[in-house]
Amino acid sequence: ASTRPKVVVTRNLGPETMPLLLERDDVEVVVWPEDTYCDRKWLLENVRGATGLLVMLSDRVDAELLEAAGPSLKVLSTMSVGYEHVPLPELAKRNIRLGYTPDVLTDAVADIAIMLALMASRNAEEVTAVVRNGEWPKRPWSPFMFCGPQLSASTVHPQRTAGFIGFGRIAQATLKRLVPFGLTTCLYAGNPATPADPAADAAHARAFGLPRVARVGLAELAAESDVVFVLAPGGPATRHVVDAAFLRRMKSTAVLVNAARGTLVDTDALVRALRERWIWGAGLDVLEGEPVIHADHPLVKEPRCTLLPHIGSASIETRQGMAKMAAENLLGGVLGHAMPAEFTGTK
Ligand code: 8YV
Repeated sequence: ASTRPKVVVTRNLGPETMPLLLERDDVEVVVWPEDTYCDRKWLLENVRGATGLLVMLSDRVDAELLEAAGPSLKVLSTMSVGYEHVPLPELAKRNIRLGYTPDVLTDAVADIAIMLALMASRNAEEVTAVVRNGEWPKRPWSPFMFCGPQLSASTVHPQRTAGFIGFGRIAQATLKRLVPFGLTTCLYAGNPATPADPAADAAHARAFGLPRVARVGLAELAAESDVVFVLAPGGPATRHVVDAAFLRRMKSTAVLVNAARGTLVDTDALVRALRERWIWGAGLDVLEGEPVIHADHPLVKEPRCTLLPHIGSASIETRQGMAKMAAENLLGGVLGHAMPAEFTGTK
């Protein structure tokens, strides 16, 4: 039997990263051999006696899996910045270190948030369908056809306000991209557990070169924003923060962007908000119930909704960076070294 520590990896991490693991002679690497979701039964069997386990957001990590691994398990590495699929108390109980992939994906997700804001406000779904369906030549042109609200400031609307639910790394990278659009105000709803800090808000305003950055309540944020970005962690604490009451308070010309987790938005309320035109449109990279979204889901056919299959971090560069970071976290933990990104708190 091998005396090398065993690591189990639930997905092929690609030709740039796999050699980092496979070409080592100080670890034994077991990789889920298919290009599909890792089979639970396979995982329960193969994880036995492992020192390290590298998982995806879609893999369920629970007490049963940790029990199956046994006391040899020292490190869990997830190829995601989100960790709601990981039972933190169970890990703490067993002294298992957790690695994740913050920072490396911040810019890619912020890019997608801006793309969704532009697509939602300028009616991307509706107008590309016109071209795809051969309708364009049949539409007599008129000055206001296809028009939607402008995300950037204009002579007509020199004031533009963006609202952020969650104001962490990804939200701030999104804000940075909006500044050259002529944004005038940034409102954000922070973690209710941390107190408001006007001095920090003033420092943010200076740092971003904005007239105003302010932490406000959800009601004010909904009512004042021209675009609302949902960029907070998932989990029970943030479930349905965007509900019917929130959506009803939004401007009818405002758009909602969610590039965080589907659970933060009440889907039924959003369907009503779009159909009844409480808001202008929505741009979603995530949806409750994903990836099991059927073609007859009300938002799939909704012309004022752009729906993406959770591709926020899916640039080639970022996914390679995440894979490498996840592999290095795994190795660092298994060999008792520092991990490039070890999760140590609640941030
Ligand atoms: C996905 C994400 O995990 O990192 C996260 O938390 O939501 C995304 O990057 C992606 O599917 C990579 O695993």
